[in-house]
Amino acid sequence: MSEKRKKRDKPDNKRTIDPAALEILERNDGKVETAYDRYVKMQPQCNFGRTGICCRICLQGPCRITRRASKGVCGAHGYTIVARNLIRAINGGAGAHADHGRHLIYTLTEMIQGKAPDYKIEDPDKLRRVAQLIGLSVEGKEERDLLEEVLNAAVSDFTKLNDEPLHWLEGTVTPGRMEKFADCNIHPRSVHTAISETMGQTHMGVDSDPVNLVFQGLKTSLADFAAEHIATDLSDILFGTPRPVTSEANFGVIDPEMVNIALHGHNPLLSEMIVRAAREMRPEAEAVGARGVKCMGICCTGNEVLMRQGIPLLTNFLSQELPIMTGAIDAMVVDVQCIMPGVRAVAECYHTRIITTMSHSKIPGAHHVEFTEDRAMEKAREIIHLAIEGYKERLPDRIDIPKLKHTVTAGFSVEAMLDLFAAVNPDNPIKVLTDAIDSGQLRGVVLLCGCNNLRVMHDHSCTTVIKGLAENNVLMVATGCMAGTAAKLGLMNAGAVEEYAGDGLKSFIHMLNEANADKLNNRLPLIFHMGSCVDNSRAYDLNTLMANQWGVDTPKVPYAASAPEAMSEKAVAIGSWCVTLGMPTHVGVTPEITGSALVDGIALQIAHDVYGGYFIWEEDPEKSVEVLLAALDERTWKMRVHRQAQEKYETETISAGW
Ligand code: NFS
Ligand code: SF4
Repeated sequence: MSEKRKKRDKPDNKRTIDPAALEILERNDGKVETAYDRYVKMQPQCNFGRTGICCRICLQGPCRITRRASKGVCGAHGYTIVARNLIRAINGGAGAHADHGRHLIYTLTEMIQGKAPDYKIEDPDKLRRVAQLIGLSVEGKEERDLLEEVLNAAVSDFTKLNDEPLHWLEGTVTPGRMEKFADCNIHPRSVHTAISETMGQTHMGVDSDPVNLVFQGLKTSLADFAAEHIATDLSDILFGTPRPVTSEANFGVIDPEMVNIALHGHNPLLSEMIVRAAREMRPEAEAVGARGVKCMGICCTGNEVLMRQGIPLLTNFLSQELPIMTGAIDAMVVDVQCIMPGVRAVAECYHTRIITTMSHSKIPGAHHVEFTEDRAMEKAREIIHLAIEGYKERLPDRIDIPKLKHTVTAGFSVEAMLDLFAAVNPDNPIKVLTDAIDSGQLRGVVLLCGCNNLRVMHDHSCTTVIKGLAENNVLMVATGCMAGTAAKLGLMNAGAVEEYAGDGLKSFIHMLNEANADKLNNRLPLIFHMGSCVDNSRAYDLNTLMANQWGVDTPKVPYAASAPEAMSEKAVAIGSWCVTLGMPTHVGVTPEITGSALVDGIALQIAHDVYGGYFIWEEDPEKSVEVLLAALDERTWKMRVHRQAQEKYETETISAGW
C-alpha cells in the first residue's frame, strides 16, 4: 500500500468529543471498523454530489453540471437538478415519518378491533385533548368511539384526495399560517398524496421550474409535519404523555452483571413492549447467572423510552456501533431508521445478537424476529430470550465498559412544560414564557434538533451551540440526537444550569424550580428534552402557543431551530417545515444545494420574504451561536417596535409584515 493511501486510510479516532466514545475508539485503534474509519476512507467525497448538481433521475445519467456541460442531456439546468434532488430528500424524510405514523394508526386500529391485545389506551386524557385539537366534540363519548373518530381523521389526513384542510394542520398551526398555505397553494391534500406527487413531479421531463419544485417540497414538508404530529399524539395516547423523569446517559449505564439490551431505531410500538417484557423476565435472566435484564436506548427509540419509562440513554446516532465494542451488549434490537448496517459487522467480532424486527428493515446476517401487533408481547419475550442466549456466550476478557455516565432529567412534553408554568401563572401558563422574553430575562427559545454527521466533529457543534446559547439566556428545548448529545455529556441536568446558564436563564429556571418544588423529584435541567424527532411536533406546538399569546403569526416569534449536526433526509424534511412554519432554521452542515445559487437563494432569502422563516447555513459552531442570537434579537426588537406603534396609533392589529 502506498504511503499516501496508508495515511488516507488511517483511523481517525479524533472525530468525537464524547470521552466515552473516544475511550472505545482509542482502545480499538481501527481494528474493528466503524463509521469513524469509513468516513476517512471515503475522502475525498464527490463535489458534484455535495453541491446537488448530479442527476441520476433517468437512465441517460448521471448528468453532472460542469463548465463544459451546463445542462443535463435532457436540457435540465443546474437549478432544476438541485431543486429536484432537494425535494426528493424532503420526500425521503416524509416517507420515513409517514411510515412511523402509519404504523401507529394501524396498530391502534387493530387494537380497537381486538386484534392487538397487548396494547391499551394508557392516556385517555390525551385522547380527549387530541380529539379537541382536531375539532371533534368529546361530550358523552365512549373512549373507544372517540379513538375510532380520531383514527378516522388520521387516516383521512394520510390518504384523502380533496382540498379540505388537514386536521393535524388546521388544529395545530396559527390561522395566519393556514392563510399563507392557501395563498401559496402549498397545503397538502394528504400525507401520501404529497409524497406520491413529489415523486411524479420530479420524474424525468415533468417539472423543471425550480420555484415550483421547491414549493412542492414545502408542501411535502407540511405533510411530514402532520405525519409527525399524528405519530406523537398517537404514541402519547397509547403509552402516556411524557412527564419529568430522571435517568442516566452514556456508556457507563451498561451494567456487566445484567443481560444488556440496546434498543435502537424509532417506533415506541416495539421498544415499549420490550421494556415491559424485560421487567417480567428477570427470573429467566437470573437462571443464567445475571441479575436481570437491562434495557438501554440509542437514537430516537432511546428518546422515546427515556421520556416515558426513564430507561437510560446509551448513546446517539454516530456512536451506535461502539456499545457492541464494550463486549457487554448481549443484543441490539432495531426497528426502522438511522440504523447503520455496519452494526452487523461489528457484532460479528463479539457475541452480540443484532435483531431486526420489521419486514421492511432487515440486515443481511442479522437475527430476524418479525414483530407483529397481534402477538407483541410474545415477540418481545422471544427477543429477550435471544439476548439471554447471547449473555451466555459473553467473552469475559473482552468486556471493557467506559465508566462515564451523567444524570439526565427528561420528559418535557408541552403538557409538562405548561404544568411547570402553571405553578407560576395558573390562569395563563404560556404567559410565563412570553413575559420572560418581553422583560428581557430570556432572549428567546431555540429548538436543538437533528442528528450527528461526520462532516463535523461528533457532538462538538452541538455542545458549543448549547453552551453559547445558555450563557446568553436562551431557553432551549431539544429532540433527537442533539438531545442525546446533551444528555450523555452532562448538559441536561440541574448541575448544568449552575455551570452554564447566564443570569437571566438561571433565574428563570430557578423560579420554575421554586414554584414546582412540591411536584418535582429533581431540579430542572438546562435543556428541556421534548423527545424523538417526530416530537419536533411538540416543540412546534410551543411556538404556536407563544404566537397565539402574543397575538401574532409565528414569523414574529423569537423562536429558532438549530440542527448543528444534521444528517438524514428526515432532518431535511423537518428543517423545511420549520422554515415554512416561520422559524429561522440554522443547519450546521450545508446541504446539497449550493450548486445552484438560485435554489440556495430561495432557501436563504426568498423563503423569508414569502414565509417568514428561512435557512441559515453555518458550519462554524461559534458563529452559529451569533447568528442564532441575532435572529432572536431581530424578532424581539421588531415585536417591541410594532407594539409601540400599535399603542401609539391605537390600532387593533400588530403589523402584519415581518
Ligand atoms: Ni432524527 Fe432520530 Fe438521530 Fe437524526 Fe436519526 S435518530 S429521527 S434522524 S440521526 S436525530
Ligand atoms: Fe440527465 Fe435529464 Fe436524465 Fe437527469 S433527467 S439524468 S439531467 S437526462
